[in-house]
Amino acid sequence: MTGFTFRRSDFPEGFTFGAATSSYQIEGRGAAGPTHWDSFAAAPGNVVGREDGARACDHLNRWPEDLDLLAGAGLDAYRFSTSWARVMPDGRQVAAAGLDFYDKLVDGMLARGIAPHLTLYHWELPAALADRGGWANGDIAAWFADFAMAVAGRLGDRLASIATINEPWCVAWLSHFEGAHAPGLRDIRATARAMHHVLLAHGTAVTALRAAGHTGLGLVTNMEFADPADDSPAAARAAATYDAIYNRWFLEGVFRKTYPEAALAGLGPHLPAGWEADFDTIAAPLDWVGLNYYTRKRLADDGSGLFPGWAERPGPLPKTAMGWEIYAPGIAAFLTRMARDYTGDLPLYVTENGMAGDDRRVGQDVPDPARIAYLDAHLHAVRQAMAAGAPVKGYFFWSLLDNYEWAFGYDKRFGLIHVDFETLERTPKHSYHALRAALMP
Ligand code: IFM
Repeated sequence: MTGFTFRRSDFPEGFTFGAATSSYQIEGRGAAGPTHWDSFAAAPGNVVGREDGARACDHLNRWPEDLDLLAGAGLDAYRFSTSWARVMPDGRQVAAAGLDFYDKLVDGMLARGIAPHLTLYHWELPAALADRGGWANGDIAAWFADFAMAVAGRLGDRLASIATINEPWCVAWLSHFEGAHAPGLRDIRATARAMHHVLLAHGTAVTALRAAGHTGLGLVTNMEFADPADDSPAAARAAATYDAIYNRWFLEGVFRKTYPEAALAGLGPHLPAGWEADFDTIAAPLDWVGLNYYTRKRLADDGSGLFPGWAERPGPLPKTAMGWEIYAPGIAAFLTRMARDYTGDLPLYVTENGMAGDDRRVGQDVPDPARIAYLDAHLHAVRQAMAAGAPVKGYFFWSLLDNYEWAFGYDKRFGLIHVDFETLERTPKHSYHALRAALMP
């Protein structure tokens, strides 16, 4: 596919189109303190090629070019994140130089007419806090609120929105149960605590930010459509457990002050004492909620009789370079479900959506027809959800740039803009040009 089938005018007046990135994936280390991603990446077997974010896209120095490119695509908004370890190298004491960088970045957005949408935490926990147990330690709620207040105190007068935490499922389950992300644990007690503390930290920060007069506060959740792999009741149960842990736990905590039974069946015994008493904090009112959506999974019973009891099965649909099935109806289903079951009239944003492709530069060209088709189908599905009543106010492409894809290193390219990781040269892909044609008047 060479062009999008939608135009900006197909969306309501004021609908936000943006692109998203995150600090560790693009900035480069500079004067930031060490993080648990640096040490996780340094141990063999965790990250392809043992690559880390030491240089990444060097956004730290090349941000003016990156913001020019973002504005050049006709985008309205930039979803960026702050590195806790840049702002507080030891996790607790503010380093003015770290905040100076984000201060300049925000001013750079405003100078170009780009609305700054901040995510406070996108995964690079300061190593000093990881040493103290990280997300498994309940003290992280207060540490995180201090970090949030330091950032918002400096930038909050110019932000369009503030999200607390990106993808709590990845922070907690993927990193403490599956061991696929830093800190690389496979421990159910640490998992249960992280699943709870990530929400407690979110709610504690929201409460502090709100008390200080900040607005536009939200949470960014990721969801994967969970389909049973066959018609058996066992597969239905496996998919329901997956759904409970991945898609329901976090919104149910925030909007219903409870956790799903199917998840509590395994995690309940390992939660910290008195966890129910934290729900008043966890459920601090929000101004919006974000959905990050990429794919669906097909689940079968793993036959173990043990929690969580699922096994992933390959699906029949076309896949991205991540091996993820392309399933656009899932994004519409989640937006509808979020509004119906949890968020009501609260504004919803698609805070991430996109795909990794095997994108290669041919001269100054980077053809990526599969990405254009993927994005087109998902934006079409978003419009369907909106037509069915979901109050979706904006959509952010993941990602502005090719970047550090965590355990996959620099192997997987999600960007609208190609980055040559030798020279750091940026080359807009065909999807970038198609977007510009769709968005510019
Ligand atoms: O690159 C990640 C991002 O950091 C969080 N959401 C999913 C993306 C693609 O895997």
